[in-house]
Amino acid sequence: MNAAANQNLPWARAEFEDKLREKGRGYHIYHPFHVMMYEGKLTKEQLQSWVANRFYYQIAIPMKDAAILSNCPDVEVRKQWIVRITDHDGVGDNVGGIEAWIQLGAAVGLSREDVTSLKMVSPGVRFAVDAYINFAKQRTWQESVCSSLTELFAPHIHQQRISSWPSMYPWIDETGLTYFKKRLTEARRDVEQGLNVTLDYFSTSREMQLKALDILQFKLDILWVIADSIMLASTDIKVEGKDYLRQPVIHFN
Ligand code: AHQ
Repeated sequence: MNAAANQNLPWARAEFEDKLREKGRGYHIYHPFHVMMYEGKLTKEQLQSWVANRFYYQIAIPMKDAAILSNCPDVEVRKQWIVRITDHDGVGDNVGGIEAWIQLGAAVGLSREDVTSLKMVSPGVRFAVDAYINFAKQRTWQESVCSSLTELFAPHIHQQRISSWPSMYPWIDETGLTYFKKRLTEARRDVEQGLNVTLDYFSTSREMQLKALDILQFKLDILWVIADSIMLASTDIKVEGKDYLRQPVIHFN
């Protein structure tokens, strides 16, 4: 078969999965803010800003997943996907991820109100997270499932925090790591389903496979912009020796 014809055939399943995993090169673990975090170079204020800003992403996850469920007519898919909501909201006596994140806030010196009031959330983080929720509301459930595949790379970044924070940030109480330990297993379980849905649904043509790669890039960009916004909001800016005060975050809701 000539090369041109081959260009239009879909990749084999294993090759398509490799292409999805190759996108990991753009994962936010390589963002300077997360590299500085891993290297122990963040100040207490920068870590507090990261926790407070990322809370807006954490409380968005159940709403994003509920949007996916609302678009999905497949009972078997919904029965598996719904655990993502209870993992974050909690169920019965089980503390959910949102409460665990508030505990992370306390471990880095933030009050419950500092975190839950969202007063420290920067405009860029709000816009990026809202874009993710709106994507899940407006696109097909399969496209939204595909966008969750950044979690292919998440166990690595959770493990990094679990391994490095105790030595790099000894002032942070170990209870603050509960969320990351929880996600290690949850992310591995979740991404199994997400990957199978994506490999099945987008393998009908090369064009669809390329669309899946673009959707994953969209979500990688969301995580990257969240880190950009937090870095800008939590770093003193000096231009030619002159201090520029960070934009105060004022919200009226
Ligand atoms: O804590 C995270 C989480 O619950 C999720 C759900 C998933 C999704 O549905 O998009 N993505 C995700 C992520 C979480 N934590 C991020 C981090 O760096 O702590 C990573 C992020 C992801 O990789 O998408």
